[in-house]
Amino acid sequence: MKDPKVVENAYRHAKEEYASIGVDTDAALRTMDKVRISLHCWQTDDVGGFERPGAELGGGGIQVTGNYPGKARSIGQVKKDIEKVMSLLPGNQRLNLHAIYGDFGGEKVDRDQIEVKHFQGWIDWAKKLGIGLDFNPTCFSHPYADGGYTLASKNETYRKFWVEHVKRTRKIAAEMGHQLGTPAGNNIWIPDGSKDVPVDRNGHRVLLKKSLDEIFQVKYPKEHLFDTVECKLFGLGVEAMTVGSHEFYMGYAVRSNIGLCLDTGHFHPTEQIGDKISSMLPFVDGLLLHVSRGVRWDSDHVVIFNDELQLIAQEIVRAKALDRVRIGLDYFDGSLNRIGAYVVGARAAQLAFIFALLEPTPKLLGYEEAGKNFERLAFLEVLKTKPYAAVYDYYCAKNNVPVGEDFIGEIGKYETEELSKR
Ligand code: RNT
Ligand code: ZN
Repeated sequence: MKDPKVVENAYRHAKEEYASIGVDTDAALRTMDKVRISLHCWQTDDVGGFERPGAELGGGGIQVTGNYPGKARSIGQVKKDIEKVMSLLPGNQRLNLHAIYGDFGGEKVDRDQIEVKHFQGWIDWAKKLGIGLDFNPTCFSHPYADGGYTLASKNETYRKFWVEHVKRTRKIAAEMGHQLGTPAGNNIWIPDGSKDVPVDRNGHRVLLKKSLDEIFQVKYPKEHLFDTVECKLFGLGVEAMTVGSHEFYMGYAVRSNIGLCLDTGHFHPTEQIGDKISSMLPFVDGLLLHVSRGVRWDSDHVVIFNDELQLIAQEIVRAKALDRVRIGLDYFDGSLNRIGAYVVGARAAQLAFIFALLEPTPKLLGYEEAGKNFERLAFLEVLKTKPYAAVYDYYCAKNNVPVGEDFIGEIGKYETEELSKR
């Protein structure tokens, strides 16, 4: 275990060094408490859910690879895993549930039949932990999604079925927000699209708009529910056209006054969602970010502390938009310890926020506005060598969670005592 004295001394030095460039580390740490990352429940069990025993992710243009032992096989195990993850993270988090994670008590409850009662156990658990919940309709891993279209389906039976499903998720999410006293996000992502060049792009987009209009007819108080729609460029087996493209949902969100979800892995590889934050904020109430990492064809690798993540945090902090941009993780990797995957990704995201909060923005702005581009570039580079990690370590210590690499051993213990026995 890290010696608390060493952590404190390092923090003292860091505090002095940052003070010399006009940055208050204590203030940065106070703001950190407002950074609430929503942990996606689906990394615990490779997006399987609990509709029936042994349920697995099927289609939808997303895929989990790897069969590392320890996958959660019950709601109890998901809760246990998430509690473990939260015990290894400083600050407070939220939990993001998908509709297939309801407590169906062994009964067959189809997606157009789900009710609040199937999620009451989650709400009670969240209340006990003092955390908020977020929610998602599950428009994949279902026979009615096998044709490749859900809300944009030309089969009216299927389309109506999915409209009913999404309507119900909004009702459930609003109730989560109501009971927990913090608005629950309900994010609509659908896999609809075509592997090869389609002829009727327009027809499917007209249908998607119609479905969304039906879904959003019901209004809920903002204090209970925050609706978002998530765009995507392409998915596995959906390479030629995605109905819910960026322009489609951007238009829909702006026109209908709902939130937009930007997922890191859903754009052309050289596009960065960090750049899209200030482009969208003037036009929408709020944004949801799905923080992920694209690698070649995959959009869902474990998040690491890379340039893209840094830009996301910097842009939110610089725009003073922490209260308008909700941050969720969205990745799934079955090839490594799943608890480890959460902790690495969530810590990377937190570190990016610490890094951004420790930026002497006025100084950089001074250079920028004076046309001193070399000085701006140089200072941005120098900031990468400042002791922001010592500030994060101290934040961990203050929150009584493992500091630095100490969480690796903790996860090893959990693997021996819990995961390896599953
Ligand atoms: C898929 C989207 C979507 C899903 C989750 C499971 O490409 O990113 O957010 O990852 O709903
Ligand atoms: Zn996503």
